[in-house]
Amino acid sequence: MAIKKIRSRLDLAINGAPPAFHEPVHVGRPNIGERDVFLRHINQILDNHWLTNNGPMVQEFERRVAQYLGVKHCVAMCNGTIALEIAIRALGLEGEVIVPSWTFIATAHALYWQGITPVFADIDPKTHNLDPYAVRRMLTPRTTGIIGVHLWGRAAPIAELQSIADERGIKLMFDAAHAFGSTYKGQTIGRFGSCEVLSFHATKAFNTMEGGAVVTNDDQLAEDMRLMRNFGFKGYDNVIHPGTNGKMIEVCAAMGLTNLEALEDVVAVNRRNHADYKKALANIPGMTVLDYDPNERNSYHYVVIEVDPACPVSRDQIVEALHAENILVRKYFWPGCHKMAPYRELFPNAGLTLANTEKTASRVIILPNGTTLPESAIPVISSVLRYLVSNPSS
Ligand code: T4K
Repeated sequence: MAIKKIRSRLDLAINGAPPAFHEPVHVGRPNIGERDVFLRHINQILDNHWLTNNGPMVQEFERRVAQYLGVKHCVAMCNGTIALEIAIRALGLEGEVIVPSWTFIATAHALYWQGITPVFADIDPKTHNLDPYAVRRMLTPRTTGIIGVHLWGRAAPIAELQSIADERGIKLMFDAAHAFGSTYKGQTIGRFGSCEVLSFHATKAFNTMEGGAVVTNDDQLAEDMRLMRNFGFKGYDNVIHPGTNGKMIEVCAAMGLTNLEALEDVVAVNRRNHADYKKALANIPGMTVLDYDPNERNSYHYVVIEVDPACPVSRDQIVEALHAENILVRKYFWPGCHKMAPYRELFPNAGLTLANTEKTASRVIILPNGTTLPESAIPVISSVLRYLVSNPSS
């Protein structure tokens, strides 16, 4: 379907006003809390003359996050990827580690970057999270760990993965980049496995501009990671550990403290938007909005739709048409890590055991959400989607 053709037909559908939005409506537009609160924190930083290196704002942020999640330790870092790398190293993972391919590439790269082989296991197509049976199939004598990902903020099958790890005597940790404040069986994410890794990137429901953290109840692990994020220094002149620079800066912690106060409001808006999308997109042939368990907490940040073969228009045609309307949807995490460098060359046959991943990757579209979404966005986006599906190209 040519874009031009779609545009002209869409113009008819939305009263001849091209494009649907004059300003782009993005997936990933940051939620930002009260400006005055942020500026007050910034003034405090400037007055303190303390900008980085475990300053008071970072320490306060760590205390507040640990308290919010109900965990003993929050080790704040400069971003989620470095936090993953440090957690992986602190846990002593090596050889092979099982991960989903259906995740952001950082999950796999954090292993590969350290000479560890990511082994991709398939997902449950209903939840988009690791399928424990698929994980079992990928175990080898070289497997030292599993990294579960709580994709879209929905908890991975934690109990089943923990059983596998316990049976095999291997480590289990979680990439909780999407799951700040989410729950599993009513308990807040952050306490499961050996540790859980958060991302506070600008595009997340809760952000510190750039930032991340490892949260854990393990005292020794937390201590090791604190050393590792600061070159291994204990005191001024004493390096007792190999390390890197993974520190969060004060300005990022200030943003975090500001946004923590706004989080409940962000989640309420997201949740309402998700419900509105669901209602507006009901009964479109071949299109479903991914549901979250109403009994668990989730930030509802990711509005995920799946376009299956029953839909008269393909996923890629829909994405192309929406982009032409300034609706900047995303295909996270197409095509799957196993089809990206260097993994596609290293494991050219990985797809043979990743049927659900490949099917899901070909179907998913992420719709815009968050506190910056214009009021008209959901009705307009939904009518564009309905129009596309009821007017497939000839
Ligand atoms: N594990 C998982 C499962 C993850 O999803 C991620 C990150 C990580 C680990 C690693 O954590 P970090 O090291 O990133 O802390 C984004 C983010 O960069 C990345 O954090 C995130 N996942 C991933 C899902 O998405 P892109 O490639 O989508 O970013 P970009 O620049 O295209 O931005 C998306 C949209 O947001 C744009 O259309 C514009 C808008 N935007 C973006 C920024 C940064 C704004 O309006 N304002 C902004 O400041 O990767």
